[in-house]
Amino acid sequence: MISRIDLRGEALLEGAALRDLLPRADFDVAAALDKVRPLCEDVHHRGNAALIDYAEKFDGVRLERVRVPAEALTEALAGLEPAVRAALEESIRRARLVHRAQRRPAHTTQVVPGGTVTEKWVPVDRVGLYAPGGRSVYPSSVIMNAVPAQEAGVPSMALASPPQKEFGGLPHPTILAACALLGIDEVYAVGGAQAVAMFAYGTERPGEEEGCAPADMVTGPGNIWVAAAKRYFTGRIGIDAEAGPTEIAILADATADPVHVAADLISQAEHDPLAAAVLVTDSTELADRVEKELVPQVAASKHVEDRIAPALAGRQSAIVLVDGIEEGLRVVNAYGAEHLEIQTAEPTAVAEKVRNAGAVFLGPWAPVSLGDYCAGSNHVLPTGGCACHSSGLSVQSFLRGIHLVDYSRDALAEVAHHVVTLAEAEDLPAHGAAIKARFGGAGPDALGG
Ligand code: HSO
Ligand code: ZN
Repeated sequence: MISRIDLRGEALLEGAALRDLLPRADFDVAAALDKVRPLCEDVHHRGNAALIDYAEKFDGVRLERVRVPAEALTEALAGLEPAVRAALEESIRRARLVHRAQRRPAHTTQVVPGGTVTEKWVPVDRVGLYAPGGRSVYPSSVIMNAVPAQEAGVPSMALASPPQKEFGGLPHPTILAACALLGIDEVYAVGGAQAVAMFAYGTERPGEEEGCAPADMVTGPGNIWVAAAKRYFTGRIGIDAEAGPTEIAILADATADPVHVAADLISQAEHDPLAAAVLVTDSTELADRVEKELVPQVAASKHVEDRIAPALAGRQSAIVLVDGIEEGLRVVNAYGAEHLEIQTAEPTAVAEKVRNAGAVFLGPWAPVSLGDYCAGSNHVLPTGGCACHSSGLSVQSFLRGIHLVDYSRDALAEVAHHVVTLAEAEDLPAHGAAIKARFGGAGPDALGG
């Protein structure tokens, strides 16, 4: 059901070589790029007409309008099961608490008397959120994308989600209800790469009422086509990440409960046949017990054939045996998992040594599913090893730091000779001249150099 990689007794490799021992699922965004390019350009040229044609082709429904009417949002909220509503509200409340604390005040540094640099944080003007349909209708992901943007102070936000045939061409009602709870009233029934193109280019046309204004940033999970469209537009717009299949790594010792470990591995395997579930342990006994425990738990699960079984059996999943927790830390740090659980005797001390992970879950009472919904932490996290250089979605993702440079005449005069010298060293005399012009054309000597 799940393969084993035995690294015991071996001189452990480092970094990339070690990372190669833990293969990841194929998620070839570059190959998908050629397919999405013409589609994105078609949306650029034909706007809503192209979106309507693609909805018919990919979602099997002919839309009369792309923009979701306000009544549909109200109705979806009214139809939401009360328990689901209460859970979504609690998820929003906790996410707000954590993300509100991420706001950053402006900060001024006095470099010299009369010379300051202030860094102020400004949210992007407009964000487009994408919420997938089909296999992954996740209102929780709407929350995880919208809350940090809202707490960052983004003034304009729209959401796109694929039209669903069984709901008369509207996006899934739980997605619409989540929008209503979050106060998002601009929603489009558009899916896949087309949605990213709609946000990147905008679809406003003179005389047409229902165009979408272009956004500065697009965030939200999606399939390989969404990831490819995000890559296509990188440089033109900001993106959160090219989210790949989800990953869970668990670093566990003999004290871990095999029932919990097996359940947590299955919980993320449930997302996708390409999802990765990796257990790193120094206990062969735990490894054996988890393997045994997987059998009944998988059998009792819902999405076995199409997702869980292929995910666990895939080359991206494994039980990795190591000599000790220190070696295990080297493995998980090289791997850089989206989610890392630490189920060891001293989880806090072990977590201090984690350098690469999207989010770390400590001890027996913090499973990844808590973080997926109700911990307050964000579940939009770097996958595919990107945790080695990137972080999960946060308020910071939607902010730009802008430096305000404020120097007095005296403060400029004091450093002018250095600026002129550096400009000359780089053969950019006009740079130096811009300084000299302020002091009667004086050269570096006269400027105190
Ligand atoms: N585990 C997924 C997020 C998610 N789980 C949504 C349930 N719903 C990636 O972090
Ligand atoms: Zn999940």
